[in-house]
Amino acid sequence: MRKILVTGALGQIGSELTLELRKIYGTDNVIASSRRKKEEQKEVIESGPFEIVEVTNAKQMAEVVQKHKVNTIIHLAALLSAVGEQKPQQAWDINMNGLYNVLEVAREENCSVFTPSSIAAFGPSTPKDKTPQDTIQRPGTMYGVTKVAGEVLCDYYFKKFGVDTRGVRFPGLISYATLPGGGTTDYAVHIYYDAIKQGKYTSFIDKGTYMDMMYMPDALNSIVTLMEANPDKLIHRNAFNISAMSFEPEDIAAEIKKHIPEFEMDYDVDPVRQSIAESWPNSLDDSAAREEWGWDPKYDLASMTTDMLEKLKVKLNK
Ligand code: AKB
Repeated sequence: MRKILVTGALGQIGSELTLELRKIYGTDNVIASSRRKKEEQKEVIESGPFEIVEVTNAKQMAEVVQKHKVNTIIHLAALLSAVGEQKPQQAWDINMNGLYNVLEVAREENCSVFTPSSIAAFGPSTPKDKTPQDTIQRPGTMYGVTKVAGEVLCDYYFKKFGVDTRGVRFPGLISYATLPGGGTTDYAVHIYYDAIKQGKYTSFIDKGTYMDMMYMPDALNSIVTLMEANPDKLIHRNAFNISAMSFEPEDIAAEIKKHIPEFEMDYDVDPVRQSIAESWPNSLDDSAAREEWGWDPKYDLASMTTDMLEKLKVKLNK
């Protein structure tokens, strides 16, 4: 039976993943953790075990793993791309030292580890369209540097110590439950909130900038499916390209207009996030994930937009 510790459990992915894992593996078998409690995440904190864990504190993490007899760590705590450019030293500290502590405790306590990489692990010299699984990785952001280093470190812990490490390169993730914090792809979440609240949105990403994206239910499913996949079939353990759709701001605006005809969008491009977006792929080739563990996303831009707008209207009382 899995006993799972989720780090970053109150963040955009963690808050939904924790509740989903509790449904699958049982409430008491999923320990949510975060560096601090957040009032708005009461459900995650109160629906099962919760621990304060600062991922840079190795001792604290080891104590929690031992206390709950954890055998699987889903390590989500990280700073994202845009905030990582504002605080590069802190991004290195949290993303790299946090992952190192997770891998060390996993080695000592015999745990499996899932940790996400990102499209940010690619850079301007990477082929932009249908970006291959194995290709040039020279990212231009601190977040991207920590993601490439993390992929390689996870490979090392598997080969050297036999730690069962697994991971995917997530694209931008879109969800209605918890807002993302400090990413470049966040515009594709904010646009839905503003469309419902104000009927208009000012995009900080420019027209014509394509990035890979995914709806949260597919992202959650990718984590569970990869963790349960037959290890004999996994060639690329730690950094599977996965994607569900690729679009630019005009595409998502056009899709929203089908539901809210008066919706309007204009642009006030943020040069930092725009240059990050331009350094990332337009679209990933995710055939390795499809072949090695059956990756098969369910949502495209149209079905995601229908669901997002429906759920957000309820959430925002509109
Ligand atoms: C970000 O924009 O930083 C993240 C990511 C693509 O990893 N959403």
